Amino acid sequence: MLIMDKPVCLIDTESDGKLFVQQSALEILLKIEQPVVVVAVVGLYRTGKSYLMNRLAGKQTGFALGSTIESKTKGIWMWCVPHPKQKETTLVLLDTEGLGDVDKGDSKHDTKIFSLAVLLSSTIVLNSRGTIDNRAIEELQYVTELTEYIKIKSPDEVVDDSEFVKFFPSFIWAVRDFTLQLNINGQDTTEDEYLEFALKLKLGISTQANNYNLPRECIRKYFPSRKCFTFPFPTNPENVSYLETLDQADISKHFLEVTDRFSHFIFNQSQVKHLKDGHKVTGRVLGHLAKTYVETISSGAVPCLENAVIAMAMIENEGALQEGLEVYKSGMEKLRNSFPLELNEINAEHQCFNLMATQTFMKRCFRDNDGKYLTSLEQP
Ligand SMILES: Nc1nc2c(ncn2[C@@H]2O[C@H](COP(=O)(O)OP(=O)(O)OP(=O)(O)O)[C@@H](O)[C@H]2O)c(=O)[nH]1
Ligand SMILES: [Mg+2]
Repeated sequence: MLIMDKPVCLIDTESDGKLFVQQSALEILLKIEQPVVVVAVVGLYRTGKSYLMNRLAGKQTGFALGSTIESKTKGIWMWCVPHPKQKETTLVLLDTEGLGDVDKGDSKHDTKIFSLAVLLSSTIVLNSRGTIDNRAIEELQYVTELTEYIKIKSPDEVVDDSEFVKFFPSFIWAVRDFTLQLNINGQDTTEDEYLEFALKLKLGISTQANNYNLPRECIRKYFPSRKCFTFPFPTNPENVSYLETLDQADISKHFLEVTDRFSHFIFNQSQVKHLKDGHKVTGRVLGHLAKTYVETISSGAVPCLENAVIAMAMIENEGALQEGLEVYKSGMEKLRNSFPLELNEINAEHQCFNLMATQTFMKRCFRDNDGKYLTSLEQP
């Protein structure tokens, strides 16, 4: 099992603002054959996202935090760790660049980061500070733009919006520095009820009601599986900038309790990432997926889930074919060392290696519907 003692940058920005995948990070992913649960955190800059991801990794430090007002994380950073609850599974944590930093030149940059987080993750954590008020929801304009930035089928084909939900990650809203009582109209409420209350639609068709409803409708529509955690202040205000080095005893018990609940929820409920056709995503496929999506976005095109499956199937089937051929070849190579043999012995061995090659191929291949790759394995 691969050990990453610290996160690395997966998606970076060139000086002209174009996104690209860091080769060294890609190589780490390409070596991971296990299925991956991918948790990405997104939200406004300087809201404690990196700190929360470190907690999820069970570490005090890791993703770099910033203690000034300047935004810290750039691009998308990745940390692959053994899944604490699921055997033979890798947990991939993606920490993203804070949204809404006025210093950034490219106004579309944030939407690209947000779309990539949605495309690559199986659980997305939206992080915000304070309360889930109208401002917090309006800042989520990225959600309303998602369908312009992600297509399901080829760009010209019209698909019902509701199709998106099947392939989107499950959604967790993490509210930080939450100081209110969980109480609505005099009734105690749960964190989830609080989130649903905040997402309630206004009646009416006025522009005002429309503007109010649009981001809420988008969140409700694209993310039907929703969960909310409200975190209190982690420590005294004067200590907040030194969270990483603070003694555990100086961190609020209530904060640790919510962090534990949050982590347990993710470890127990977050699903392995799947492609649109249901194929389980391994680290290797996630690497190819990141590269494909980033290249598409950088070229100015809109990533398309269906095309991604086709691209992944081609890459994986080609790999499966080579693996299969290798099994057959090395088997027959060994056989040659035991020559001379009877023809029927050679025949039997040949059939046995053939079968092994097919099994190796079948383990990795997907969507070889017309049997094209299987045929080229059988008749190389
Ligand atoms: N008040 C408060 N501060 C926090 C919390 N979590 C982390 N911080 C502090 O807030 C500052 C920013 O934390 P980061 O985790 O770097 O925030 P970020 O959202 O990753 O920031 P960007 O990468 O710039 O978008 C650091 O000084 C942290 O110690 C929290 O729950 N509440
Ligand atoms: Mg950060």
